Amino acid sequence: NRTVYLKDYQPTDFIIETVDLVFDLGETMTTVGSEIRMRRRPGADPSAPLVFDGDGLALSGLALDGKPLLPERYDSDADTLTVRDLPEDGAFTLTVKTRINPTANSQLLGLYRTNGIYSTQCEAEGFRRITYFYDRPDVLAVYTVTIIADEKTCPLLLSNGNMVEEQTLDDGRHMARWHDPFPKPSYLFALVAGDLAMIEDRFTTMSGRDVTLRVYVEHGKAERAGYAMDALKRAMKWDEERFGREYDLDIFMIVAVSDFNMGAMENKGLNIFNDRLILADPETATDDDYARIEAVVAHEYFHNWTGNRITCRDWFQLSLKEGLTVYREHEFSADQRSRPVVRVDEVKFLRAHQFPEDGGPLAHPVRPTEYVEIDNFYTTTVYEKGSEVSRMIATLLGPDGFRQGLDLFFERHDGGAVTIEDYLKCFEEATGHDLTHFALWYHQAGTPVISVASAYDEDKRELTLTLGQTTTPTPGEKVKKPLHIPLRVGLIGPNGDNMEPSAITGGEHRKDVLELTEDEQTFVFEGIGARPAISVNRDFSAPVKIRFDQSREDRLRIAGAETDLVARWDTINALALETLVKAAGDVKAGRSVTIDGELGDVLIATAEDDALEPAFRALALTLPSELDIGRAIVDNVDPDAIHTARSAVFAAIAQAGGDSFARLTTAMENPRTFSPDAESAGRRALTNAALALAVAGEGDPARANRAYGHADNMTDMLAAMRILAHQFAGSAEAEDALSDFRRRFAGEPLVLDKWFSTLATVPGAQTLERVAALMGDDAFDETNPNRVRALIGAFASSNPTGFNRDDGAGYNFFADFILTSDKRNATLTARLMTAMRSFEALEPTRQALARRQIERIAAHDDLSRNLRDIVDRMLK
Ligand code: HT7
Ligand code: ZN
Repeated sequence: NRTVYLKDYQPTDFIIETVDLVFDLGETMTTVGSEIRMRRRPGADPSAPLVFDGDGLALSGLALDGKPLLPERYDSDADTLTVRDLPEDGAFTLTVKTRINPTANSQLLGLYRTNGIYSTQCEAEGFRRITYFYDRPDVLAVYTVTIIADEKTCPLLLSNGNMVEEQTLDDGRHMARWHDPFPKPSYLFALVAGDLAMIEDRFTTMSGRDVTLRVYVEHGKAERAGYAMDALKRAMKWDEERFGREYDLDIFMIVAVSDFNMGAMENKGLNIFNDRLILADPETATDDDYARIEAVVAHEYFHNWTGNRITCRDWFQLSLKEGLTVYREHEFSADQRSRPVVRVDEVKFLRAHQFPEDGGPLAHPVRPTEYVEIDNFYTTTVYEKGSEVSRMIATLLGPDGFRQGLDLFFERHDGGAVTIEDYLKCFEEATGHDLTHFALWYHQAGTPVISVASAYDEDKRELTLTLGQTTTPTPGEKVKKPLHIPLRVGLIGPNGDNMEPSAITGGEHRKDVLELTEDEQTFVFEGIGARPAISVNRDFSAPVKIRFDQSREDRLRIAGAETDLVARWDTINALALETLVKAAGDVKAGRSVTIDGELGDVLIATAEDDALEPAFRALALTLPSELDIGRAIVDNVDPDAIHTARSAVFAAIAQAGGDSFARLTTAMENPRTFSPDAESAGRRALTNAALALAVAGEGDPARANRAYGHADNMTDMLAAMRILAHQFAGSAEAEDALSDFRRRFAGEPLVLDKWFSTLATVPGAQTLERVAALMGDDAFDETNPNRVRALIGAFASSNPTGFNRDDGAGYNFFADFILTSDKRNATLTARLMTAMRSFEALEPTRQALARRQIERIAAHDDLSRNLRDIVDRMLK
């Protein structure tokens, strides 16, 4: 297996100016003509051959300046095209012809045809499955694309940029030509052809330019595209107001397809989306779906500047576009919705996905230095931790400093393919801050642990805070250095008020943000009249773990009075987690589970506090999941003990707050007509969190059954069905609701995904048999990534008791699936496989059974590069 190293980066020997592509689309045979105008790079070796990338290609024609090339001038195989004796200087045109089969392309990378639609996915290295090219992000060219296809089956012919010509041809065929004036790398190329419905709108940019907006979806689904269109217009406006970024083409198109490996793709002017991130109406989409659609539509749109106008020099710089764009997306969501609730969701996601990645065998820095398969580096570390790193820059420089740095970045690098160093330099030059030490966040893997110790001196009116930092070793990186960490700290007085120190000494700080730079530092807060409760890492200012042996009294004060709602939630959550971890220990040791009344009191008081927004109250009422508890236990994890413990704690809280929870299930008024706005969604979230507890307290599914029957939107219906299926598994009520749902949504694959996932995550050993049987369901299609993720992905990654059966049958089943799936779709399969990355945290018996199955997979010598890379790193 090849390994690619950052240190080996070299610019290409040739520069490409323009690319003219002609696609003659056929279901099993598409011909691709590529006319490339290029020249040798000044200073490059005058005898160097041209070496283009390919992947599974066959060359069907090659010419230089219109003349066929003699065989001795070139070599070609499936993966490479090498051309020798090219002009030393001056431009020339190379014509390359290939033939490809889009119907046989089950990898969904390159050009593929499913459900009658031709579409492309070129990031990261899919363009080389279409034609031989310099398939790398630092080769930017101007593209003109001609598409020829049957007019009846493909009335729609789309590519990047603006349409410049359309013509009807003989034999029922037609053609369209598109020209994209913005130089771009091949990974941003896109083509879509087929028969789709469309909605259209317009947007006037800040400088008064009129832009046509179109969203294409399957016929019959156009009414479900309205929310995505609305989100797009809000994103366009927001990017102008917040970052001064204006859209640059005359048209912006989104196409929703049902077979897609990831969420969406930011191709220039022609974003292609997984349809689950576009289609929404109240009957089929939940509030979470609406929020995700808004976020991803914005994310892909924001890439137009962060990713497309300025792109990455090489794939090691992936976080330059992804981390920054996630940060922009997060800020957009915070402005559209409730800032603290959005932030809490981000923190939960980071802890559930990125922290385990950073603490396991697949840990890597935000900017890796080597990879075997780049597809495997579209990770939560590159995306979400990368976003946190940009957020920390904003915290250290302040909002104005961050904006000045970003303005300089856009001005200086527009049209370029750049590095993370180039990005950081802009902030340094715009603000005068030195980010040399801070840059280590990009290069060092692992989650720092901050230890906090405090001492209060009443006579001196001083609070002393001693902060230490350590990062545990990660694969290939034994010694860790201290990072530059911005830690926002709040002091809460005895009456619950915020206390303002007269001065802070002992180290750099920006208002309430302490700048940690060493292994250990002591900060002194002066002018503190009473011993405060200390709230550390407000707003989750740094992606770190906090170790603070704080008194229960102080934590209860924070849980009840902290004005920073992120820190308040964090403390409530930590109190719950502590109880749950202790309960799991009790179960494991054969003791009975006891819970102190205080936790119930805090949760009930928060849920009932009308001064707080319902969405926040719902968050407080949602106990940490079994997976959260397992992660907090760290090692020797027994999923069955965790399940028993969590159920007991849940039941005890449900008993304690029975009346409150029952009342809350009807207390939240929602307007008669459904609205997906964040406030209404928050009310639904609180109602449904209370419903889960109310029925647990009652020990009777009746209330959930009624809720299922009355539900007039997917959020409420799914919540009720999940409660029945998970808390009353096997009951007649649960089975009735599940079969009603299956019947009602028989023609709605995206809704059936929710049904598959609900069933796949029913706790307990018996779920494996059901999952295996569901693979035979008419609606299950193993070639569709959404279906596979909904059933197999949900089972492996979100059903700790079912998947980790103590006889190892879950692992065995999963390994069998992985081995067949790998042949079909390597990108998807390798991502599924990461569900087992934390197997070493399991108790010894399960750990051995899991390892055996991973080793069984690894023993196959015909694995895809994607899967080979993941299993090898997991077993290292
Ligand atoms: N930039 C896009 C990444 C992506 C992708 C990567 C590998 C294989 C398939 C893929 N589909 C989309 C998505 C984004 O982050 O915006
Ligand atoms: Zn992205």
